[in-house]
Amino acid sequence: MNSKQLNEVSKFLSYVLRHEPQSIGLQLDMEGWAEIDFLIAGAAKEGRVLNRELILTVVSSSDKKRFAISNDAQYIRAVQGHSTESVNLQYIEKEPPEFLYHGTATRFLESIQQQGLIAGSRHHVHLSQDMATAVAVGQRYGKPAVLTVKALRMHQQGFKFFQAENGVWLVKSVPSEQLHLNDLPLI
Ligand code: HQG
Repeated sequence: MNSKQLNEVSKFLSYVLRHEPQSIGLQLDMEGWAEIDFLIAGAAKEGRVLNRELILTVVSSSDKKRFAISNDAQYIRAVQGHSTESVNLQYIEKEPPEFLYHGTATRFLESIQQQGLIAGSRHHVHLSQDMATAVAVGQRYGKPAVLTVKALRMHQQGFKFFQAENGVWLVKSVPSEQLHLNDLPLI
């Protein structure tokens, strides 16, 4: 299986494990876990051929470590990025570093300046610890812009921060006064 095919399966797993499990009749528990056998069976009904080995390959090769397998190897979940209301992952609260970064597109900046960062359809706003990741995230939607979030100060003011297993930082929202627009590094 080549990397393009693996990427395509990864996108499908993201879709059903984060957003639309019901599209293949899949049930997720509150922590986002799905039984791998049910996932394979549900996908098959939609004409998508998966098997355990392929799923494990996608999980282990995921650049962002998007998915996790349970200790008994029977269940899979996305570790962050959900929009489905059927899931409510109990992330552990954590004190953030002084600054975190959010990658966005320049065309969203005016609205962000007015409203701050909002989670939109996902459960959280996603932040990263390094600027390079934020640039890559922003590029998905157009000309990238990187916002620095005064994370530690927000935390001290009572905002709850969480870190998913794959290192992505999560917060419910970021008021615009906690944001600072960066010049992009010349990379
Ligand atoms: C923007 C990928 C206007 C926000 C990435 C973003 C990430 C606003 C978009 C993960 C706004 C939401 C999440 C406001 C926020 N007005 N636009 N007030 N507040 N926005 O995809 O953070 O590859 O839901 O800046 O790497 O881009 O899928 O969030 O541009 O970690 O694993 O609204 O998805 O990971 O877009 O990306 P998204 P995101 P995966």
